[in-house]
Amino acid sequence: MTHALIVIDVQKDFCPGGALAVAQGDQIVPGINVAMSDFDIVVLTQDWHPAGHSSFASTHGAAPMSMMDMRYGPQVLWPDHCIQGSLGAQFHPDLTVDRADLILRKGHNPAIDSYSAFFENDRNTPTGLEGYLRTRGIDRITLVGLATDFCVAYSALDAAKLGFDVMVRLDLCRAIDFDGSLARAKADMQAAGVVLV
Ligand code: VGL
Ligand code: ZN
Repeated sequence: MTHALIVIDVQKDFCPGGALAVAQGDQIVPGINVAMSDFDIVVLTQDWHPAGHSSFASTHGAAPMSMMDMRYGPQVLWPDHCIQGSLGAQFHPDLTVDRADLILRKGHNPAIDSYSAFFENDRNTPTGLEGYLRTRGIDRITLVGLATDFCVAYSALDAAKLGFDVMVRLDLCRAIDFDGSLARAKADMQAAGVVLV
Protein backbone atom coordinates (compact mmCIF):
# COMPACT_ATOMS: atom_id res chain seq x y z
CA MET A 1 0.00 0.00 0.00
CA THR A 2 1.23 3.46 -0.86
CA HIS A 3 0.29 5.87 1.86
CA ALA A 4 -0.16 9.66 1.63
CA LEU A 5 -0.32 12.15 4.47
CA ILE A 6 -2.64 15.05 3.69
CA VAL A 7 -2.10 18.06 5.94
CA ILE A 8 -5.17 20.29 5.81
CA ASP A 9 -4.92 24.09 6.09
CA VAL A 10 -2.27 24.53 8.82
CA GLN A 11 -2.23 28.27 8.14
CA LYS A 12 -1.78 31.33 10.33
CA ASP A 13 -5.41 32.42 10.03
CA PHE A 14 -6.54 29.12 11.58
CA CYS A 15 -4.09 29.39 14.49
CA PRO A 16 -4.45 31.51 17.65
CA GLY A 17 -4.24 35.19 16.69
CA GLY A 18 -5.56 34.47 13.18
CA ALA A 19 -8.75 35.67 11.51
CA LEU A 20 -10.57 32.35 11.96
CA ALA A 21 -8.58 30.98 14.87
CA VAL A 22 -9.12 27.36 15.87
CA ALA A 23 -8.41 26.83 19.60
CA GLN A 24 -4.97 25.19 20.01
CA GLY A 25 -4.57 25.04 16.25
CA ASP A 26 -0.83 25.65 16.59
CA GLN A 27 -0.33 22.76 19.02
CA ILE A 28 -0.56 20.10 16.33
CA VAL A 29 2.37 21.43 14.27
CA PRO A 30 5.28 19.58 15.98
CA GLY A 31 3.41 16.25 15.83
CA ILE A 32 2.57 16.73 12.15
CA ASN A 33 6.22 17.41 11.35
CA VAL A 34 7.23 14.17 13.09
CA ALA A 35 4.48 12.18 11.35
CA MET A 36 5.63 13.29 7.88
CA SER A 37 8.56 10.85 7.91
CA ASP A 38 6.19 7.84 8.05
CA PHE A 39 4.59 8.50 4.64
CA ASP A 40 5.46 7.92 0.98
CA ILE A 41 3.90 11.21 -0.09
CA VAL A 42 3.04 14.39 1.80
CA VAL A 43 0.43 16.83 0.47
CA LEU A 44 -0.27 20.20 2.09
CA THR A 45 -3.50 22.06 1.39
CA GLN A 46 -3.83 25.81 1.62
CA ASP A 47 -7.16 27.63 1.89
CA TRP A 48 -6.71 30.38 -0.73
CA HIS A 49 -9.61 32.78 -1.22
CA PRO A 50 -9.82 35.87 -3.42
CA ALA A 51 -10.85 39.07 -1.56
CA GLY A 52 -14.64 39.38 -1.52
CA HIS A 53 -15.12 35.59 -1.55
CA SER A 54 -18.74 34.42 -1.35
CA SER A 55 -18.04 32.50 1.90
CA PHE A 56 -17.12 35.75 3.70
CA ALA A 57 -19.83 37.38 5.84
CA SER A 58 -18.46 40.81 4.90
CA THR A 59 -19.22 40.15 1.22
CA HIS A 60 -22.93 39.97 2.05
CA GLY A 61 -23.00 42.55 4.88
CA ALA A 62 -23.94 39.67 7.20
CA ALA A 63 -22.74 38.65 10.66
CA PRO A 64 -19.84 36.19 10.79
CA MET A 65 -20.99 32.67 11.59
CA SER A 66 -24.48 33.26 10.18
CA MET A 67 -25.84 30.90 7.54
CA MET A 68 -26.68 31.58 3.92
CA ASP A 69 -28.40 29.45 1.30
CA MET A 70 -26.19 29.17 -1.75
CA ARG A 71 -27.15 27.54 -5.03
CA TYR A 72 -25.21 24.47 -3.86
CA GLY A 73 -26.79 24.37 -0.35
CA PRO A 74 -26.37 25.98 3.09
CA GLN A 75 -23.07 27.73 3.72
CA VAL A 76 -21.59 29.15 6.95
CA LEU A 77 -20.48 32.78 6.44
CA TRP A 78 -16.98 33.15 7.86
CA PRO A 79 -14.86 36.10 8.87
CA ASP A 80 -12.52 37.12 6.03
CA HIS A 81 -9.65 34.60 6.13
CA CYS A 82 -6.84 33.12 4.03
CA ILE A 83 -6.94 35.81 1.37
CA GLN A 84 -4.58 34.99 -1.49
CA GLY A 85 -1.10 36.35 -0.78
CA SER A 86 -1.95 37.65 2.71
CA LEU A 87 0.08 36.92 5.84
CA GLY A 88 -2.84 34.97 7.29
CA ALA A 89 -2.85 32.61 4.32
CA GLN A 90 0.75 31.57 4.98
CA PHE A 91 1.49 28.20 6.54
CA HIS A 92 2.28 28.16 10.25
CA PRO A 93 5.95 29.17 10.34
CA ASP A 94 7.02 25.95 12.11
CA LEU A 95 5.33 23.58 9.63
CA THR A 96 7.91 21.61 7.62
CA VAL A 97 6.78 22.72 4.19
CA ASP A 98 9.98 21.57 2.48
CA ARG A 99 8.92 17.93 2.91
CA ALA A 100 5.77 18.44 0.80
CA ASP A 101 5.44 16.70 -2.58
CA LEU A 102 2.45 18.85 -3.48
CA ILE A 103 0.85 22.03 -2.17
CA LEU A 104 -2.78 22.18 -3.24
CA ARG A 105 -4.64 25.47 -3.06
CA LYS A 106 -8.42 25.48 -2.78
CA GLY A 107 -11.26 27.96 -2.38
CA HIS A 108 -10.11 30.17 -5.26
CA ASN A 109 -13.48 30.06 -7.04
CA PRO A 110 -15.21 33.28 -5.88
CA ALA A 111 -18.69 31.73 -6.04
CA ILE A 112 -18.09 28.36 -4.34
CA ASP A 113 -16.38 27.54 -1.06
CA SER A 114 -14.13 24.48 -0.91
CA TYR A 115 -13.79 22.73 2.43
CA SER A 116 -12.72 19.44 0.89
CA ALA A 117 -9.33 18.94 -0.71
CA PHE A 118 -11.09 16.85 -3.41
CA PHE A 119 -14.24 18.76 -4.42
CA GLU A 120 -15.63 22.27 -4.02
CA ASN A 121 -18.71 22.68 -1.81
CA ASP A 122 -21.02 21.91 -4.73
CA ARG A 123 -19.60 18.37 -4.12
CA ASN A 124 -19.06 18.12 -7.86
CA THR A 125 -16.23 20.41 -9.08
CA PRO A 126 -12.93 18.50 -8.65
CA THR A 127 -9.71 20.10 -7.39
CA GLY A 128 -7.55 17.56 -9.24
CA LEU A 129 -6.19 15.94 -6.07
CA GLU A 130 -7.81 12.58 -6.82
CA GLY A 131 -5.98 12.38 -10.14
CA TYR A 132 -2.68 13.35 -8.54
CA LEU A 133 -2.96 10.69 -5.84
CA ARG A 134 -4.13 7.95 -8.21
CA THR A 135 -1.45 8.60 -10.79
CA ARG A 136 1.11 8.42 -7.98
CA GLY A 137 -0.26 5.04 -6.89
CA ILE A 138 -1.79 6.12 -3.59
CA ASP A 139 -4.48 3.87 -2.13
CA ARG A 140 -4.26 4.85 1.52
CA ILE A 141 -4.65 8.33 3.05
CA THR A 142 -4.13 9.74 6.53
CA LEU A 143 -5.53 13.20 7.24
CA VAL A 144 -4.42 15.72 9.85
CA GLY A 145 -4.86 19.49 10.27
CA LEU A 146 -7.51 22.19 10.62
CA ALA A 147 -10.32 22.15 11.17
CA THR A 148 -11.49 18.64 12.18
CA ASP A 149 -15.17 19.42 11.65
CA PHE A 150 -14.90 21.31 8.34
CA CYS A 151 -12.02 20.89 5.95
CA VAL A 152 -10.63 17.69 7.49
CA ALA A 153 -14.03 16.00 7.71
CA TYR A 154 -15.16 17.02 4.22
CA SER A 155 -11.86 15.79 2.78
CA ALA A 156 -12.10 12.49 4.66
CA LEU A 157 -15.69 11.90 3.52
CA ASP A 158 -14.83 12.59 -0.11
CA ALA A 159 -11.72 10.40 0.05
CA ALA A 160 -13.78 7.52 1.44
CA LYS A 161 -16.42 8.01 -1.24
CA LEU A 162 -13.69 7.90 -3.90
CA GLY A 163 -12.60 4.51 -2.57
CA PHE A 164 -9.41 5.40 -0.71
CA ASP A 165 -8.61 3.74 2.59
CA VAL A 166 -8.95 6.73 4.97
CA MET A 167 -7.72 7.44 8.48
CA VAL A 168 -7.94 10.67 10.51
CA ARG A 169 -5.43 11.27 13.33
CA LEU A 170 -7.69 13.24 15.70
CA ASP A 171 -4.71 14.00 17.97
CA LEU A 172 -3.19 15.94 15.07
CA CYS A 173 -6.40 17.90 14.31
CA ARG A 174 -8.26 20.67 16.12
CA ALA A 175 -11.93 21.68 15.66
CA ILE A 176 -13.98 24.85 15.28
CA ASP A 177 -16.94 23.03 16.93
CA PHE A 178 -19.68 25.42 15.84
CA ASP A 179 -23.26 24.43 16.64
CA GLY A 180 -22.54 20.72 17.18
CA SER A 181 -20.38 20.46 14.08
CA LEU A 182 -17.66 18.32 15.69
CA ALA A 183 -19.99 15.58 16.94
CA ARG A 184 -21.77 15.55 13.57
CA ALA A 185 -18.50 15.37 11.65
CA LYS A 186 -17.22 12.46 13.73
CA ALA A 187 -20.47 10.52 13.31
CA ASP A 188 -20.51 11.16 9.55
CA MET A 189 -16.89 10.05 9.18
CA GLN A 190 -17.47 6.88 11.17
CA ALA A 191 -20.58 6.07 9.16
CA ALA A 192 -18.53 6.46 5.97
CA GLY A 193 -15.92 3.97 7.15
CA VAL A 194 -13.23 6.54 7.99
CA VAL A 195 -10.99 5.22 10.77
CA LEU A 196 -10.67 7.78 13.59
CA VAL A 197 -7.60 7.36 15.79
C1 VGL B 1 -12.01 26.01 6.90
C2 VGL B 1 -13.84 27.31 7.29
C3 VGL B 1 -13.57 28.08 6.18
C4 VGL B 1 -11.15 24.87 7.33
C5 VGL B 1 -11.71 26.76 5.77
O1 VGL B 1 -9.97 24.82 6.94
O2 VGL B 1 -11.67 23.99 8.07
N1 VGL B 1 -13.07 26.30 7.63
N2 VGL B 1 -12.50 27.80 5.43
ZN1 ZN C 1 -11.97 29.13 3.88
